[in-house]
Amino acid sequence: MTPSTDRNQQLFERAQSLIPGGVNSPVRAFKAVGGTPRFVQRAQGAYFWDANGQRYTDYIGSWGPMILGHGHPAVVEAVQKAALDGFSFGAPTEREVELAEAIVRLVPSIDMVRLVSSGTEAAMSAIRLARGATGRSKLVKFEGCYHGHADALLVKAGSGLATFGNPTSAGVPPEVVQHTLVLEYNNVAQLEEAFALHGSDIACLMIEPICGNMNFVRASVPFMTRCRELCSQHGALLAFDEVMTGFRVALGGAQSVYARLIPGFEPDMTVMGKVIGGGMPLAAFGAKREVMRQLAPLGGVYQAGTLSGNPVATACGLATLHEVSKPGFYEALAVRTRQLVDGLSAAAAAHGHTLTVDSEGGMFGFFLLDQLPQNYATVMTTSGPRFNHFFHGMLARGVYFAPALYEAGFVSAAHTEADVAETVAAAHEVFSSLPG
Ligand code: KE4
Repeated sequence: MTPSTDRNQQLFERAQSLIPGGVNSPVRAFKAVGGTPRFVQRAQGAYFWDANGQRYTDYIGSWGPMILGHGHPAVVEAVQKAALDGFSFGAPTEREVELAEAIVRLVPSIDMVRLVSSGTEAAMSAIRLARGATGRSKLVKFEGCYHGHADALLVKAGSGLATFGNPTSAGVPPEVVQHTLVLEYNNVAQLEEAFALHGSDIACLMIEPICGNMNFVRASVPFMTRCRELCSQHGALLAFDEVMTGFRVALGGAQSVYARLIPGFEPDMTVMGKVIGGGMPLAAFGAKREVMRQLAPLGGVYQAGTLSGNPVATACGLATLHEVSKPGFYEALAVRTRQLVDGLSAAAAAHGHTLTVDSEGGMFGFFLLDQLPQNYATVMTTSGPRFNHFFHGMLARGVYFAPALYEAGFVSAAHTEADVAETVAAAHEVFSSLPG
């Protein structure tokens, strides 16, 4: 076979002989859409350039963190300065205190917070804390929600509400997921039945309030209301996984959106990541003081991390939070994001197709479906070939959407009206040739 002149392909071939699937996280391998992943050489603002020097308008932004766009000068400067003072100490630093203060100030439901290095670590630790704080073992999650790859979370629905989950991954023994109940997102009847059956054993219910891991599906107000009521009624903790939505859909995250829709609403625990690290390995989980005090070294729930609160990562996160806290940041971001999705929907309609869209702040989703889906099963009725045709058509025109129909999209403050107009023009071309 003649060697490819495409440097992405050359790199992908080299990578596959050394790294499983040639990637360090599965979704990057383009398995769902086919084709060759783009190896990023560098990124700036709303764009990145691949190994061939081809420019792409980036609507993934590292799956959410790059809300300011790539290479924001204030963030780069903060990271460079922090790096000169040392990379890691394994000892407390002032910036960890400053970041904790910022998170507690911006997320009123949190009294205390623990910093970690990934969303998986934050969600896994939050579940252990909920189990330790309640003395219970059971966990409720929802199909389509992803909370990282801890064993207890790699689970699909059991055969019925009386039975607990089955592993979705090799290497996870059935007994590890026996305490995990997987319900249908937005299904109030199932939720009621699950709590009627198991309520006194449930340590926590973990949910993505706007689910970006099935593209973009909102929890309905009645459903979220019942999640809150049933957790309170049965003494279970309501844990919001805001790794993706935190500081992305609003300064106060998705919980601030629901607090406007449901008077007095707040979760008991919050898991965060992505934006709070500004693109560097940093995540967190927080709750009220009486829960967080159960954590080592104060309480009996163990949790630790060599690089937790890393001094360079906290500098990156703090500089990012400083920028997003500026007046009007989210209003402007929401306008740009809405311009994009409305433009895509109009482009589809102009060529006889239906694209349903939704967005909140700087996060968006679109579906080649007649209605916005309310659960995972409906999302997955999307035609894979039609999505893949659209994805590759846009990619060929220098527009980088998520390489899977069940992933969300992200707009940064660096995306301009001209960028959006260019993306919509490309969409007109692609929809003109999209099969019915
Ligand atoms: P990480 O361990 O990947 O930092 O975070 C796990 C996680 C937890 N909770 C939510 C709501 C998440 O979206 C994630 C990770 N999101 C995926 C995108 N769907 C990251 C991309 C990837 O897996 O490579």
